[in-house]
Amino acid sequence: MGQMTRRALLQSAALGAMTAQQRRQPNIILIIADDLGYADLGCYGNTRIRTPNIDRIAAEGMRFTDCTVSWPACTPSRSSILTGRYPQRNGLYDMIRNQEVNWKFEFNEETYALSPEMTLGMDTREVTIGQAMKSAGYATHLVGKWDSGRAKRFLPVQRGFDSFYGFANTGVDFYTHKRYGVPSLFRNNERIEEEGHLTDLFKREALRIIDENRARPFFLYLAFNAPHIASTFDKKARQVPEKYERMYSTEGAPYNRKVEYPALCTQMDDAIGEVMARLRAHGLDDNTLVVFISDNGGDGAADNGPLRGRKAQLFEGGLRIPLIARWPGRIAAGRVNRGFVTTLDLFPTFLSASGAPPPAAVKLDGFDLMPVLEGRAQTQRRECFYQEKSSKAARVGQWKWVEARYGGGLFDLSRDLGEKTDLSAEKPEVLAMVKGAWTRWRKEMDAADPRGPFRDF
Ligand SMILES: [Ca+2]
Repeated sequence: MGQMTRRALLQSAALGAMTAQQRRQPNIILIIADDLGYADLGCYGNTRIRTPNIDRIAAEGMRFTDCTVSWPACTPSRSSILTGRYPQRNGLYDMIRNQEVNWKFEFNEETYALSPEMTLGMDTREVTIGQAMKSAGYATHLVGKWDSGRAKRFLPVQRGFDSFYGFANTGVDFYTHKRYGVPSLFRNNERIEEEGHLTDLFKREALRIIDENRARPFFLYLAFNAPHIASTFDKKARQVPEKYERMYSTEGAPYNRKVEYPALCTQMDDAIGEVMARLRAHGLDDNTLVVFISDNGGDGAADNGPLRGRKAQLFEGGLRIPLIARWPGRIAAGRVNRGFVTTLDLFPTFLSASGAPPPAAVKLDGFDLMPVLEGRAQTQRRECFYQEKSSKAARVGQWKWVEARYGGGLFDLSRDLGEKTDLSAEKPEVLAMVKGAWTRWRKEMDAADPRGPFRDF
């Protein structure tokens, strides 16, 4: 056989394989809960909150015990999921949140228009996971909480998503869909008003998207704002349907956060159960990668289990979250993985699962988890670095260093998951190694501004 013929045959075989692979491109659904604690799911040991549908996803897939987010609260955590980059690299390294809400300032359209929530947003030169999936031929849809900029230029349909249904700021009232007085529910670029609890509305939209896209590969970013406390001044206003409240209220007890929180979790779990049922009904569930995470650790009524600290802190209670992935045939059922991974790893994992090319000249901060999910390899991640204002933390292997206004120290997570015993004095060489790694990372982040592929000097 001549060289040319052989090469032509190989090329033809490769093209054939690629076409077959493309035909089998999986659907990908990323489900994000808001402020769900590390131990709030049955599959993570909770015995009070009923989450049978999420537990079933874990039973049919892989559950991780050592996954952290990149930032301990909403906006930057989500920006790094959307870009696959550290918040400090993509430029969205603090909350997009008006300080006025702290002293109960109620906005109108005019005052809101002048507020940081209308002027801040993710750098529009960043490449989102929506854009990346679109480049691989996916239909891309975003339902729920965007939290990466509320002005039109920042909204999902300008940022790689075919459609958007939800809200763009960091929190709203579940029933009025207002953010401190301002109507905040969108369909695509238009604000809309309709009746209903947001968890139900997001479920309705997710089911519609599955129905409408059942014949083509789709990427659905489904970001509930449950079980986050509602962004409303009326703290007595009911924020969950009575049906769910009744599951947790004790006889005669008033409606309160201790009832609202688990009720919001179970309502979300029911919605997720319907999403999974719809995938099955269309025969899609075997070829759909479903990933479930929380955007940061739990707060208030949440349960972070053995972890120290809470949302907004750099102890594990603020950073470590449930991560569950299900893809029958590719991920074996009932696996528990104890390797260190982060939500920065989702972007490259979705590229790998879909065959999407990495965005050109963009530095990603994560690893492809497909070999881990398929049980072919251990996690590649050894380190991760964190900064929230003046609070700093680093993870290198089993070692965790925290230096924050609320406490700190050097901890050995392999023996001390609760970050109770400060080993700084006992192990100065380890402390120097971990702090040195953090300082190198900080210099790299500083050098990345202007960022990534956009620098022109
Ligand atoms: Ca959150």
